[in-house]
Amino acid sequence: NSPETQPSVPTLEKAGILNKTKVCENGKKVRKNWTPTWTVLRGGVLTFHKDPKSSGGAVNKTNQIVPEISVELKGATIVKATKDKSSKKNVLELKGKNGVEFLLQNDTESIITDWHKVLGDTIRQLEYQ
Ligand code: I3S
Repeated sequence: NSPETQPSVPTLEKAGILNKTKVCENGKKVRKNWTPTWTVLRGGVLTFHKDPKSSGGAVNKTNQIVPEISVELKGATIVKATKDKSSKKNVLELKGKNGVEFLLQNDTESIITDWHKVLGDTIRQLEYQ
């Protein structure tokens, strides 16, 4: 394989609506605010987007939806949340590097299983870069 054919960033991509809440910022606990969020995995970064039709949604000059939050997955961890983290079922806990922590949830178990796998695979791939 020549260097040109080696992707420099993970190519795994996925998008969908997940219930999301931040639980920690800069290592400090914050109040939960569960919100259905358009969630996009691309190039080793997970981004959360507001619905562009809602008042908070922002669109840039090239008409791309501006992410509300970006989480760099290099150095992040993803695990199934323990019962004490939430009363909801099918919850993942994503911890980013700078003391940021999110819970991701969907009532359909397979949706969360798929996200767990793709996020875990991406994080592992990034360890070697
Ligand atoms: O971890 P907590 O504090 O039990 O989380 C619940 C609260 O954030 C609650 O909102 P209030 O801030 O109004 O108490 C939310 O409505 C619940 O959804 C949170 O718990 P779950 O178990 O759903 O993650």
